Parts: sequence; C-alpha cells; structure tokens
Amino acid sequence: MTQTQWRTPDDIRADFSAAMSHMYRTEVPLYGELLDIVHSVNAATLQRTPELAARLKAAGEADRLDSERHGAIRVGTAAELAMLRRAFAVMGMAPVGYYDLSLAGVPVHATAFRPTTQAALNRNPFRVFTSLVRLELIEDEDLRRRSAELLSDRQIFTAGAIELIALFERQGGLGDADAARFVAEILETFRWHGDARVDAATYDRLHAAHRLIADVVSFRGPHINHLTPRTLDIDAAQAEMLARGIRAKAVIEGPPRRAVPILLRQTSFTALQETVRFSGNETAGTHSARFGEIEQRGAALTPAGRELYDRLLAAARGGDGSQASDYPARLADAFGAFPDDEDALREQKLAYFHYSATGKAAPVGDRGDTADLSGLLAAGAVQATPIVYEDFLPVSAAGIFQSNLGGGEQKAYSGAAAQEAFEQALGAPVADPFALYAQMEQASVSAVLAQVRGAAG
Ligand code: OOG
Ligand code: NI
Repeated sequence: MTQTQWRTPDDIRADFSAAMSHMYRTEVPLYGELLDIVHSVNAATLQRTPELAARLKAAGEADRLDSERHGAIRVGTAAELAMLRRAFAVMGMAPVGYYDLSLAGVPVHATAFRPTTQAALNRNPFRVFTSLVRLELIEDEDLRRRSAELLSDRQIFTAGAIELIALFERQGGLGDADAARFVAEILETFRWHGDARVDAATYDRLHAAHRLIADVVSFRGPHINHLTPRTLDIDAAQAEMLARGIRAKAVIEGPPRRAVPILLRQTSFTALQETVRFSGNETAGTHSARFGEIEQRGAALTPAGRELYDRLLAAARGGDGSQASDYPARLADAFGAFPDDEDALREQKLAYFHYSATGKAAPVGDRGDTADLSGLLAAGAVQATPIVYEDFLPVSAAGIFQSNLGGGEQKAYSGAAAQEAFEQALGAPVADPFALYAQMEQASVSAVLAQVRGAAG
C-alpha cells in the first residue's frame, strides 16, 4: 500500500527556523552571544518566578521558548513579495497585518508572515517581518528609475526553490526529502551575499538617497537583517548586553516595564559593518545591514486597548515623536493611565484572554451558561490568562529601522498608507490580527464551557 506522507508545514517551519538560526549564528557571531544572554536570563526568570513557569507550561508556551524568534527582510518588487508569500505558505506562514512605516521616514510598507493558530504557534511561532520598498516615495526621478531597473532583472530565488514551491502547490504538500531540499534552497534567499550587483559610485548615490534603498537595491538577495530571540525579562537582558560591552540601542521600544506585560518590548544592537565587493572595483567597501535584537512579548490588546496604548505612547513621545533623555520617565508616567492588573484588563476588555478549566467544580446552576463565565471565574472553576501578542508595532519597528540606519533620516514621507496596493503586490489580502486574537479567545470560551458542561452532565 502506498500512502502519501507529507512533512507538515509546522515541521518545515521549525526546520527552517533552526536552519536560519544556525546560519545567522555563523554569519553574525554576536547573535550567538544574544542567544546565550537570553537563555540565561530566561532560566533565571523562570527560577525566580515559578508562577510564570507554571503558566507558560499550562499555556503550551514553555516548550516553544527556546526556539522562538522572528526575523526581518526587505524586498524590492511585487514579484519578489508574491513569491515569498508562496514560499512562506509551504511553512504554514500567512501574511498578518499591514504596517505603514512611511510616516516614520522609512519608505516601506510591510506585513508579518506567521502561523495563525494556537497549535501552530505553540509548535513553532517563527515569524518574518517582511517589508516592500516603495520606490514611488523616492523624489529623485532618475534614481527611482535606476532602482527599478536594477530590481527588474534580479532573481532572489534559486531554480530549485521555485520548483519545490510549485510542487508543493500541485501536490498539497512535500515529502521529507523534498521538504529538506526546500529548506536548503530557500535558505539561499536569506543568506548574506557580499558581492554587490552595483558599482561603488551607484551604491554611494543610492546610499545618499536613503540607506534603506541602497540595502534593498544593491545586493543579490534580501539578506535576513536580524533574528530576534524572545526573552522573559528584557530589562535584565538589556543590562547584560551593556555589561558585556554590546552597543545596545539606548531606549527599549514599546510600553514600559509593567506588572502585566503588554504587546511587545524590543531592543537591538547596532548594525555591523560588512565588507562588500562592488562590481568593477578592486577595493572592497563596506555596508551595514545586519544587527541583533531581543524582544519580550506580553498580552495582545483589543482594539480599545490598542487605542489606549497608541494614545499614551504618542503622549510620552511628545509632538515631534522624539525619545528625549527624559523619555523613560515620561513613558512610565503616561502609562500610569493603563490598568496594570489582569482582572482590570479583562473586565475593561483591553486585552484578549485564554480561558481554561482549573479542575475545581463549577457552582451548581451556573454550569455551562455563557452568561456566567464571570461567575465561573469568580468561583475559581475557570481561569483566564492573557493571550500572547504575536505581531509587531509600527512605531517600534520604525525605531528599530532608524537605529540601524544611523538615526539621521527622520523626515516623514507624505505618501499615505497603501494597504490595497500592498495586497495587490502580495497577491492576497493580509489577515486582521485582532480577528485572529478574538477567534482564539472565543474558541477557548466555547471549549471551557463545553468542558464544564460535560463535567456537570
Ligand atoms: C524590520 C524592522 C522591524 C521589528 O521587530 O519591529 C522589526 C527591518 O529593519 O527590516 O523587525
Ligand atoms: Ni525585529
């Protein structure tokens, strides 16, 4: 009997994430040091806070922690973006969210490719923040044309990768050997290529227009520019980076430290100087592209919670959006207005929660009644834990971009968000992250009520 056995997209994603981590560790040794720091900070945090350890375990998140990371790439054309979407689909990763960074002076818009179900996220939550350059925002017409020309004839995928993506689409899966080949082939797209496709003079002109444009247009592929492990205590990790003499970004992006972490806090170390060989030049030049980042993830916020977050963040940054020296104090001050205990976050519907049975008997008469979820919570029969934020934050992302673009390029572009154009380039709509969290919450409510009802019957 022959039976077709596919390697699951979840497994292919886990393989790819591990292969990517291995490659980046070899190419950027400081990344290996970040992994060490995060690993020891996480171990110490779990030891210090057994409740957190128990929660991560109960939520199925404990096992994913050591393999959890995100990466980022920047592509130049609609065709490149659309092919990436097909490649990520092989790994069970779908485009979620739309990020417009033009307002922060970065001429790109973006999405995050990631798994979308709780089970897939817990198996391996690897995500890739993927930006598409918006050449139409470049003022210099000549440069815009030259950039488009340069991008028009580059191929960032190997023939093998393209063939295997098509095979996956035809068959509906890849067998073990093909899956292994796919991982090796697609890794080539993300690898650093030190030989530029342009000469030094062209690079300099692109660089003068915008460092980001030079980074996207000059090279053979969209090299992965960072890989970010998840820490449970970013302040401790940041302190350790500084103690080891790593040039960390001055300010941690995102919300301040809180009793209940929300959304995402991130810090990075500045980009490395890479040796580059320009076409037609004997002497080597340099380019800075790749950096390291760590992140701490907290609760996913509802639209109301997110609105409050955006408002308080804007207040802390002031009219010019800056992070002046008193910024940490201003941030902490502004966020005094954001409730910081789980009950308040839940009751005010500011964050999404996962509901599960505690094993304690439900009060008689209340069993399985949707309206009585709060009664079941009060009776201790059901517990609620915040759902982890799996996405990114545009203001933080802009800060991460800026910190390794030299920080000098702050002018905002006038182009408005262009989600429709982005989706057209992508060849598919992006999923709404709020809808995904709401679905996860609702599924847990239905499951816990069915469970309590079952136990009662
Ligand atoms: C992406 C920056 C965004 C994050 O974690 O917010 C990002 C880039 O620099 O290409 O990765
Ligand atoms: Ni990042």
